[in-house]
Amino acid sequence: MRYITTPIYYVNDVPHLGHAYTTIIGDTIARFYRLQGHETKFLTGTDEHGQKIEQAAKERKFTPKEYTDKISAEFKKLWDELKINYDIYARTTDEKHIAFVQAMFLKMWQKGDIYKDQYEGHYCISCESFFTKSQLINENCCPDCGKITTLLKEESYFFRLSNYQDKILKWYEEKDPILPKNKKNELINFIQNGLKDLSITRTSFDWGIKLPKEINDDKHIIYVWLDALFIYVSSLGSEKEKFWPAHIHLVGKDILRFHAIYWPAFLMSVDLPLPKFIGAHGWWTKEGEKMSKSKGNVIKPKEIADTYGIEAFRYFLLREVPFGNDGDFSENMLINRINAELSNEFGNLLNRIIGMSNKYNDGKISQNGILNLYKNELDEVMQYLKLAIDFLENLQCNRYLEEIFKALNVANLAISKYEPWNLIKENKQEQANALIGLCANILAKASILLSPVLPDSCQKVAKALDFEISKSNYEKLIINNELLDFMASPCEALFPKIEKINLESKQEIKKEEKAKIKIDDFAKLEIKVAKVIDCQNIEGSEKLLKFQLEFDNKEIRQVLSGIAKFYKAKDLIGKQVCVLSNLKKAKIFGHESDGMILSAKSGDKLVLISPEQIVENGSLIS
Ligand code: ME8
Repeated sequence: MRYITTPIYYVNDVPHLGHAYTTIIGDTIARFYRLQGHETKFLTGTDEHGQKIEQAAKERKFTPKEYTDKISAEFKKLWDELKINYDIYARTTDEKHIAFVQAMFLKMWQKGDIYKDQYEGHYCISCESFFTKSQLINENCCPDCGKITTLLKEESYFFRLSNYQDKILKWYEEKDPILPKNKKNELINFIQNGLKDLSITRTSFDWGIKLPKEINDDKHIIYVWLDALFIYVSSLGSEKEKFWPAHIHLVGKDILRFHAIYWPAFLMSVDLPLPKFIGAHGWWTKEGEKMSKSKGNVIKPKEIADTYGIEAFRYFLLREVPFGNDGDFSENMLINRINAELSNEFGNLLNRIIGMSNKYNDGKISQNGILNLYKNELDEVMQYLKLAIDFLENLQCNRYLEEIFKALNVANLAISKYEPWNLIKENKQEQANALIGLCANILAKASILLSPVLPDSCQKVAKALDFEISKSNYEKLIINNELLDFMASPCEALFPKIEKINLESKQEIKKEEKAKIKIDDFAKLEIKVAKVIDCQNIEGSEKLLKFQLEFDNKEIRQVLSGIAKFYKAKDLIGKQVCVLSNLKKAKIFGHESDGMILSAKSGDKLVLISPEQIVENGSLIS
């Protein structure tokens, strides 16, 4: 039995590359276990309660429920478009989950692991996380995301996390559950600094799960992380006994602490077994910068998949960075990997095999002679493939793919080295046929192992060579090192080479095609009110003014605007302006500009657009 989970994603924003990365790793691992014949469940879903979601809904003038339904559906749609084979799509607003969380809270309470007290400290709404003053950075900012925290002073129920300190450390030592293994030390240090009891209820907003009625305290709602983590168990319903504990919880490094410290403590408190592994991957950046909506550099998975294909996208994400490391997204690297690896080493090998077998043998491919003539090559391939499996068991997807491609390279090199066309000329028919048999067997073995990453392409290989990607062939070809005969038939190129297509230029073309936009297109624009904190002329430019603008949470951004002919810099300080705030960052005249100030042009006149009354900085314009 294997149960694999992704985090359930917050619905405060639409899905981006980072979410797709975790989900694609999870999908790959789940497919790999299914291939091996394990009964497997793969969970993904959405995390829908908490202050952050309540705020996001309010800003967009939806009720929390309307808003969560909408964004949760967008995540689900994306996973369907990316052909993610999930078994459970879990939502924390499901009644079944709500009742389960309340039951678990009651169990902890009855056990004496929960007590009521007063909470005083700092809260980061973005991370939905509590901090003490000494943990904050830059005065009052969150040490994890850098955003400003809120000072909280409210009555709260607490979980006796401190009681579990030693038990968690013992679990790490005995079971070694953290992947990659080097992440364990950071957690041990954190725990050894002392675990404080955790505030697990809030009273200052409504959008969450109420306490169990047995506790009879209507003011409180349950802390969003306690609520969210229990989704992994609640979603199994009647299959809990069968699939729990999870085999792997996949998470980004940002939320390892919640999964490797809070979660095992909660589980121990309610007497449930602990997960086998928690795998924490690194972060994707774009040109070295954290992706964020306000920076306008968010990469949309669907756009990449539409431009380069779902499978090339999956391959790139898994191949490009070692599990646990951060990675930088580059379209050039993606194109290089498609051309050099997927097209040259993989797709092209299939074409060569089909071409040669049809030319010399009407498509028939036999295993005869392989063991006599090419045993060394076969042994080398099997070594790579066995190693690949070990790597994937440890979530090292990049090494997994690397080993499989080494195996494919053995086949490609054998063709160049033995030149079957010359063997035929020299009447060495048997050697030529055995060589084609060798290559077809290598390709079949590699395709079986590649199928969790490239399911559709590997199906095409299987169809073209007439074999099945199945558990029984996994056992025959990979575990027992057997060989097969094949019958080759024509097949379109798996990964045609691509010229550099630029995502941006593609989007430009799309834009031009549409004269009228839909309301959804308008919703892509984020226009906010901001206050001018500072405004200066730019030396050497008659047109440009350089603004420092204040948005919500006191976020300050620099924006350039070509209005120097119409306004004096110092007259604008203190005014509120309207800004297109999710525009891609640009450099203008050597100065960074992060947004666009809106103005209206009438003949030769130009006027800034301002709200009719003073509103909070960062207010959304819709
Ligand atoms: O944390 N690079 O949800 P979330 C790589 N609801 N992965 C990234 C990423 C990036 N730039 N950005 C996000 C939550 N991720 C909670 C989880 S689980 C019980 C509750 C991925 O929407 C990564 O997996 O903030 C990260 O852990 C997750 O998205 C956070 O998603």
